[in-house]
Amino acid sequence: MADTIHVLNGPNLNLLGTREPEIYGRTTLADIERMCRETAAAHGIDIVFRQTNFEGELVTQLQEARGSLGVVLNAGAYTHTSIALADAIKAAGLNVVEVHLSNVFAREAFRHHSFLSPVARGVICGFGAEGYRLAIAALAASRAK
Ligand code: CA2
Repeated sequence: MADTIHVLNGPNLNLLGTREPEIYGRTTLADIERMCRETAAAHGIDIVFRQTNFEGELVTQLQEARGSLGVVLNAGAYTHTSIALADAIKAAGLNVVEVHLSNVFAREAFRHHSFLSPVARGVICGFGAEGYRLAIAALAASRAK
């Protein structure tokens, strides 16, 4: 359990690689899952990889990550709207790395605010799928030696 990282993906991320490649690239969510599993395995860490389009389901998935090494969370548009997700992160005492494929600060103003950043351990954005790898490496480095 302590050597498990949960990689949680929010709404519309199942469409990756099929639409808006100019923003999100051509990498699919299945490609990202493979990358995450490879990176985690190199650190001796197990991965739980999930995607949902439902806010409440993400709350449940965050609650289920309790006791893990940490969570890599791309909550998609819920990042900018969801107090429920912020409360879930805080309540479960999770070590969360908030990840975004795109540089949200170079996009529309409504993407500049995150309800999750104040309760996250750190934030990575703008590096595409590589951000997930960086987040896993950061959580692996935070492991008690
Ligand atoms: O850059 C990111 O990773 C985002 O979390 C992606 C969200 C967006 O609402 C956030 O502001 C930034 C949107 C995910 C939608 O993914 C799509 C993928 C392919 C086609 C259409 C949407």
